Amino acid sequence: MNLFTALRAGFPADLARIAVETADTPAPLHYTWGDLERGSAMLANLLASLSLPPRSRVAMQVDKSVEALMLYLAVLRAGHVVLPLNTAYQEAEIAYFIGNAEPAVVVCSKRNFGWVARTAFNAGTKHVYTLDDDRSGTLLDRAAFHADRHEPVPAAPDDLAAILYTSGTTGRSKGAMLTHGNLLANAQVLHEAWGWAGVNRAGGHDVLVHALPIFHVHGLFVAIHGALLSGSRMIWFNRFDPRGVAARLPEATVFMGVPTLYVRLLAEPALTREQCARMRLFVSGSAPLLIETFEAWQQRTGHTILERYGMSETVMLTSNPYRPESARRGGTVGPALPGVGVRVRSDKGAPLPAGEIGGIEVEGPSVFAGYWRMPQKTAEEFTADGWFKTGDVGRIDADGYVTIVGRSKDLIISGGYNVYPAEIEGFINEMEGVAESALVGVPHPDFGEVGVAAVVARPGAALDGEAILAALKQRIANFKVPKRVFVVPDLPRNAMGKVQKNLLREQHKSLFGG
Ligand code: MCA
Ligand code: AMP
Repeated sequence: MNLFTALRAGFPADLARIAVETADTPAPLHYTWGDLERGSAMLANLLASLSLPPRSRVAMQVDKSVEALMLYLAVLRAGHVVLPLNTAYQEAEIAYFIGNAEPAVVVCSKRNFGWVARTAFNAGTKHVYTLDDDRSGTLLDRAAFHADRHEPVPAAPDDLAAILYTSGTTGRSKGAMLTHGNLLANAQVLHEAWGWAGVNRAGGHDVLVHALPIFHVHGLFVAIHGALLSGSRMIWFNRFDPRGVAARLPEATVFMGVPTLYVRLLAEPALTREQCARMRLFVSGSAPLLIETFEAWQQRTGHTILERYGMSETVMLTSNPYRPESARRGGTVGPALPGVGVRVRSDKGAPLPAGEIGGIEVEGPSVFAGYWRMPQKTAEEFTADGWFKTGDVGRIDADGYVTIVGRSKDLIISGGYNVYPAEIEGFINEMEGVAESALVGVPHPDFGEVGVAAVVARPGAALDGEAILAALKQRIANFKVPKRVFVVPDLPRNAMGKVQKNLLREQHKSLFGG
């Protein structure tokens, strides 16, 4: 079944009810369930009018808006494949994604139209539209001519629905291919596991405060699918603002965030226990939630954050229990979700007993179909018996709770965004006068972890850390830019000549008071 059809089955019978209310537009906007249905139908009809081959890629790099959500739904119902792109990505990054995915349609913001259109047309894309967060742009202008009824194109469970690019520890980003079946299976599991279904069956309604970006799994799939499948209203923030979010919690029942959002909310004096009185669920994920944050939240609001674990390649894998709340354990990501297999194995592939630390491997209905046009990479990431190697390191206790203790992949997670050192080092190493560089993650009170670079100059060259930072800001997404650059005489190496990143991490671990 087309994922859109399944989600639409969760819309309330009364389509005149409010589905989404914007919280940070100049004036609040109210979108009914009928608006979502008709708006996405018009956009789907626009896509259909382009006579594209089935499963064409539609790339979107647009600011968050309800119209962007409608575009996502339209791509699903038209039977195409959505390629959501972080708005922070710059030309070099976008050129790679477009060149690799070969989208038939690209939708971008007006301010980027010049370079995005040039990049897209060079890569053979025929259709480039604009969409801004004030309901303007050529996409909506064109869609206005189309009918507001549209029959979703049938989709088999194995048909592709989305490609999410995740960077690699070596080489370029890989496009994780998620199918209609992957996304629907996960949405249905979370619907039951997190009590969306129970609230609805009991005749109540959930209200989700949506304050995450919608170009990643957390904001796009976990949060939005949860709300749509249960016919729950969303209070919609185009940008996260702790004071604004705290002010809307009294009307809400569910909130989802990366740990940085919880840290920033805790710093907001307006966040009180009374304000959270109607809330039934706070979910955290995408990065480790510090036990201090978990406990501070409990004390301040009386609620226990439910931490869960997932990946772009797998959607959600494990979750602390919804009920009883007392079964949620800080510092763990909970047991495997129903239908998901999680195991821990040694470097050599030997199964490890409960409590022992090793590589986390997973299988289940939401595990992706492979990396876009990279069969070799796909094969490398799966075991001989078909389990996906997450690159995360952890243990499973005797009662099934999973604890993540580290990563075997060289990855920094900063404010919930992934930064792959190899990619950033590549950009730095290309700069004039640079011999080599190393990027490491160090603790940061707001972002959890941030990147810090050590750079070695070529003989005779003079380097300036500030100039390197300024040059990086011109080229790559802002969240990937290291927070500090140190010019050093050499990098620490072991006897084998390998850079000892652990020594660099140790050296800089207190830079931000960590
Ligand atoms: C912004 N900056 C960052 C980050 N965000 N630097 C490092 N890490 C970041 N995450 C930069 C800005 O460009 C700016 O740099 C400076 O830091 C301060 O920015 P600030 O105004 O504080 O940032 P913001 O615009 O308020 O954004 C912070 C944020 C945002 C709201 C925490 O990063 C965010 O929405 N993160 C959520 C990411 C997310 O949804 N992840 C889910 C991935 P300058 O001053 O130089 O301009 S899905 C996933 O991981 C899996 C599947 C899962 O399990 O969910
Ligand atoms: P992404 O590539 O953006 O899909 O990021 C997936 C990675 O985020 C996982 O492999 C983990 O390393 C990390 N992650 C997600 N949720 C958690 C969590 N609750 N605790 C620790 N790490 C997490």
